[in-house]
Amino acid sequence: MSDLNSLTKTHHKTDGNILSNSPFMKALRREKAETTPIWLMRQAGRFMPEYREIRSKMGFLELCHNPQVCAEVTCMAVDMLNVDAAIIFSDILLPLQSLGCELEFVKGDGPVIHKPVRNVEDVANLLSFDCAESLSYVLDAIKLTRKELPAHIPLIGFAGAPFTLASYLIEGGSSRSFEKTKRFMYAEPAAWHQLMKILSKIVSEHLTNQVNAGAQAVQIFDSWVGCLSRWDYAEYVYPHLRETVANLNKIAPVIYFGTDTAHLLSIAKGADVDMIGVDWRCDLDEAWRTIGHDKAIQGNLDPVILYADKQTIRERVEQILGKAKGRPGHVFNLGHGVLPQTPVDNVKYLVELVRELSAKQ
Ligand code: 1CP
Repeated sequence: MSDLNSLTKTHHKTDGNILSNSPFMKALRREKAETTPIWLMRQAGRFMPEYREIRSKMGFLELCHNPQVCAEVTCMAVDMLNVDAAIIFSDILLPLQSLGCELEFVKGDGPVIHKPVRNVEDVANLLSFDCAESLSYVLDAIKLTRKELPAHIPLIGFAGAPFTLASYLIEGGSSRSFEKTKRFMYAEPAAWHQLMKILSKIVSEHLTNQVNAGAQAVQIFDSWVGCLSRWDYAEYVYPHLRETVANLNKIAPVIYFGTDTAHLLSIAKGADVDMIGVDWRCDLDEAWRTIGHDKAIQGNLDPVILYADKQTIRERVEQILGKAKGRPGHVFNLGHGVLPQTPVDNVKYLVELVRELSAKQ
């Protein structure tokens, strides 16, 4: 594990021009790039033996609170996989700790929120906090990572979207059906909107701080919003997403990502984001038409394809690049995060393949 000294030794100077001309930043502006840029959600994670080694020595939250190790893990993924962008090693649930809901990651069970939000009173009792102060360890990780990353690799900051954060707060952890979340939404609409406003403010502040600390772009993860009908999305979620994005004041390009959201894209496109991330359940060209070609698109290989043989991976990559048709503004990614059992070799193969095939387009 590197200490602060060894980090400063390898430190790279940040050059705005080189970063701005990188394939990833160009794609965000829908400018033609030499190759289709690729990065992968959860590119630093459990599929990597080096990550598992680090995690055998420290808990997940402990890791997230340690800027040096976060920087190391972030850069390790870029080094190993040769991807076009880095994403800061952190988690969408960390701001919930600051709200006083007692977050814990239980081995095998995922996140547990010991004081979930179940009524109007619980919303009123959430702690108010200063984002920059309370999440300063994330900002320190970004500053260190920016110094350590190669000068041409953009760094992505991120946060959970208000809906996805609210779902963890209300369910008390992960969920399949989001029954408690929806019940709360219908039974207590005023408290719901109040909660979404609190979360929206935290998200836009945290993202702004990450850009000021050195991130070149930000992604808003609305991983579970696909569980909603169009009507509920328009009524209970979309106005807060719009507000969140508007409060970023165009400080940096914004990516909005969700899974199972084909039915919501025609609404979500109204938020002033630069790029929308889609999963594998939809056709990339159809999704792009719905979003509009005045926005960039990210996706959308099924993460499970990376368990298949190289020929199958190749066919699916060709399909997706075929649907993008070389149109500027496509960032290749998985439709969701890299799964823990994924062979590292296949991930490396995917990155090289996207570069090789898209260079010919
Ligand atoms: O080591 C471990 O066991 C922890 C596994 C892990 C990791 C590697 C968690 C716990 N979070 C992370 C890192 C993480 N989380 C990143 C790092 C950057 C990268 O992509 O490489 C990012 C972007 C996230 C974002 C995140 N956390 C999301 C949105 C993306 C997604 O997967 O939909 C969500 C929903 C979470 C919550 C979360 N964090 C971790 C778990 C087990 C969960 C719960 C997921 C669930 O409810 O199923």
